[in-house]
Amino acid sequence: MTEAKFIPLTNYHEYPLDVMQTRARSFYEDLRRRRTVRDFSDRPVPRKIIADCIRAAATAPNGANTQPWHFVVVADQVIKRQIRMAAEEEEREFYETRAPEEWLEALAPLGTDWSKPFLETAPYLIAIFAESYSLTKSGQRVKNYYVKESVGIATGMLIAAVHNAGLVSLTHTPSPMNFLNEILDRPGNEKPFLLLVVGYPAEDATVPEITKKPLETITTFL
Ligand code: IYR
Repeated sequence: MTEAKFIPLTNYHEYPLDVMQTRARSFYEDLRRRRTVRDFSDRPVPRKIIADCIRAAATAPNGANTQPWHFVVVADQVIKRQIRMAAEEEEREFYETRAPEEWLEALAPLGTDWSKPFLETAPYLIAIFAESYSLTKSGQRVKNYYVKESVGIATGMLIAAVHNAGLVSLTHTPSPMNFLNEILDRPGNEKPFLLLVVGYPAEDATVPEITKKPLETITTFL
């Protein structure tokens, strides 16, 4: 049993209440500018920026600090093409056959379809994998906890970090996406969680005119 060892909480900052209010508001104002974008520019983005965004994501709270995630950053044009081909095959099947009418109706306001050119245009595809269990150096399985919650939180933080850096992203979830294990050569304990497309928006990018639910409808203060 590894014993807990405690250190002082030296990095915490308490702000005066007026500063706290300004910070809370300005963080919200900044995050609400974020839009999911599907029209990407092919302008390059330095890899260091993506690395720092992933460092930020990996600070996420997670089950028993097992950090059950792996990020594969794809910039290689050949691999991006392979991912596009495999994703479009699944998506075509989804939109043309598998998706129930009700689901297609829910997606209609977003204007999505099976065609995913951005998977080749955008400078980076970040494939996020969730480790259902980890393996020690000797190959023993180690259980991970709250894997989906942990990876979901890290992904949210990654999306915020990318936005904060001044880039845009798209959360892409081709289903099923097991093809990512094969193309990216990831082991069986890693399940593909989400494909985050990252880059600059195309100059003529458009986004669907949709709104967020107001606070009163999503929150109960007791
Ligand atoms: N994976 C498909 C369909 C799709 C599903 C949901 I739920 C969305 O919010 C958006 C799209 C696609 O990426 O087109």
